[in-house]
Amino acid sequence: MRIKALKKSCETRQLDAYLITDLKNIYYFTGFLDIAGAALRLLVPRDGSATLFVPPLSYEAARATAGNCLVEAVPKGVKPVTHLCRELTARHLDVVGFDDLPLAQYLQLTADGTSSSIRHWPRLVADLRRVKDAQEVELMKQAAALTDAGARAGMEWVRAGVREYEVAAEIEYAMRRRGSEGAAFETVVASGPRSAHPHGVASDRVIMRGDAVVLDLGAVYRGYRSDITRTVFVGEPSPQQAAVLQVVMEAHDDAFHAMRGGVEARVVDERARRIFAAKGLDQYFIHGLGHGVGLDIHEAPTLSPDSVDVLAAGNVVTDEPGLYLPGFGVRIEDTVLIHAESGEKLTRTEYVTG
Ligand SMILES: [Mn+2]
Repeated sequence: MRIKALKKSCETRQLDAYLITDLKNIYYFTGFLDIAGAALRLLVPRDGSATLFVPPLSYEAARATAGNCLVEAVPKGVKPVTHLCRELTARHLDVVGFDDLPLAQYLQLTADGTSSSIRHWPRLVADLRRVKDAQEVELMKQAAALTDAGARAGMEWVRAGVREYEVAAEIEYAMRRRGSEGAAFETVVASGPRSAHPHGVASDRVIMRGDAVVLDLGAVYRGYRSDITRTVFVGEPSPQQAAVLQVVMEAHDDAFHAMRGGVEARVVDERARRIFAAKGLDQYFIHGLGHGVGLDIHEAPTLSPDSVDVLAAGNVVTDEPGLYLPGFGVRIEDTVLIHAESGEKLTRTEYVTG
């Protein structure tokens, strides 16, 4: 089905073929995940079978797991890009779109290597990937459940005297031992003044009483990622901390309730921004509301003031408003599946401990 959809996109854009080198895109179309990061190329002609070209070492593994395509080993001693040039010429593929190529290979392909004209059109695949099918939704639910386990572990481990990296280790261990393939991105544990930075990965800082602690983490299940953020306070929060948490939760909920198919992504972002503006705090909301999630932790669509994306059923996006004040920050994030009439939270950890 996915290959068929790609061929249809090729037809619309009058491409003879599409060339895929991004390993996640290859996994998306064939189910073959090469953790060794081998140089793989999936060539999808508009007419005819897709072919996955693999180095000899990956041949048996690819034959065993890659679906929807033929598998061919690049002959020993032949550079993959040289081989590709020959294939494009031999198959008379004149206009070829591609997702990604190292610069050196691009130059070789465009210089004297082939008669084909090649065009960088990454959106062809990105547009397919942003709408998750039923099988993908199932995997993303699993990833979200593992992510919830990590978030709960993190919230339990935050206390005075513990270092940030210890909390990060407990988060990742909790996810890993339940079946996560790793961290979806570098785990954020940002305490005290560090919580005022949106991307404070865990440091050796000792967490202290009175700290705000931002935990931003995600699990991976069969390649699919999930994303959650919770902010906890060590001890009783100050009135200012409690008030900021309250308004961030309000912005998060308001944006969530605006999420559905057909809504402009910037309008959803605007909902959160308005809540902050009403309290005179919008200058402290220094990033977009969210982003698409799937095989990549950041993918289409984007939820921000200048986004031109429109949400559609099957999108999976984050809802992550935050306020970064002098001294401390608060962010709350969930991963949300978009339906025609509503959003559905895939991550479900309670906002606060206790
Ligand atoms: Mn995120």
